[in-house]
Amino acid sequence: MDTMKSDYLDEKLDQVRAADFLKYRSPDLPTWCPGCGYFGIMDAFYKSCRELELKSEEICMVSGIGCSGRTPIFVNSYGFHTLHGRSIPVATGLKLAREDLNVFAVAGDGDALGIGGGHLPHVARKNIDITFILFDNSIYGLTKGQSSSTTPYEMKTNSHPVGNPDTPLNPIRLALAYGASFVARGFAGDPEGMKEIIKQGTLHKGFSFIQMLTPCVTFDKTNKTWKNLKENVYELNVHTDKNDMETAMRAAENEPNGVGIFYQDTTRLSYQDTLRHLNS
Ligand SMILES: Cc1ncc(C[n+]2csc(CCOP(=O)(O)OP(=O)(O)O)c2C)c(N)n1
Ligand code: SF4
Repeated sequence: MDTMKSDYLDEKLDQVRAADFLKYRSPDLPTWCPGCGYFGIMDAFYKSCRELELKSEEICMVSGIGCSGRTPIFVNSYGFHTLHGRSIPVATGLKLAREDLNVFAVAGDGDALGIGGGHLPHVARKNIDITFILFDNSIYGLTKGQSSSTTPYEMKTNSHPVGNPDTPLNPIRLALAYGASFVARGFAGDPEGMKEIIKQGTLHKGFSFIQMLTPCVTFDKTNKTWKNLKENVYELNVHTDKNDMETAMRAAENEPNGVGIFYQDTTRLSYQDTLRHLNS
């Protein structure tokens, strides 16, 4: 690269880094593919942190393995890049030890619902006060395009070239059934919507489950593409009372492209509040 071009890029990068909400971004440049939906999710995350006025030292970002696993590297906060499928148990342990921290856990659909799927019911039923963001692109990104637990039936992938034989999981329905006290869905192309949901999830006292619909631009050319998502995603409008499990379950079933908050129970005590209650 010639010197002039490099100076120009350095100057632009300095300007971007100086932007207020980007103080939550680490100096490391993301290694994700250009166009990946994860950039949008992180942008919304940084802006949520700014609007909640969180201090970097009050945040911990915990991830498992996958493209999504790299997330803590790009956040200017404490962070753990843990084992495949284990962001939830590590985040749980951390929250029990450091209740003062805002603990976020992230995972891809393979990480969270495949190898790590056994952790979800327990963090939900215990109502551990962490915010969990599922980066749901319905494909294994890092390992190059295998079917995941949310890949549609019959979709052709690198592991199932003639079509996925498995029926996909419905993450929102699962989170509701497991007893998550905050359940929401966002879309990587809707920065304002995601920002609001992440803020609400962070403020919620208990386990917050947020599914983000996001494209893997490299390994999915047919399903969760930007075009398909943009054409189909809309704002959920079914709710009058967010603490209504029956309506939320119906929406989980009937509105696979609806974004917003499906369910929130503010009456349940978080795990640590329960311990205090039992000990009082
Ligand atoms: C114990 C273990 N098994 C398998 C792998 C290989 N592996 C790494 S990431 C991954 C899946 C990634 O897909 P996903 O969780 O959907 O995340 P994405 O890369 O799309 O963000 C797999 C199977 C591993 N690293 N460790
Ligand atoms: S492989 Fe897919 S999920 Fe991973 S960074 Fe590239 S576009 Fe994003």
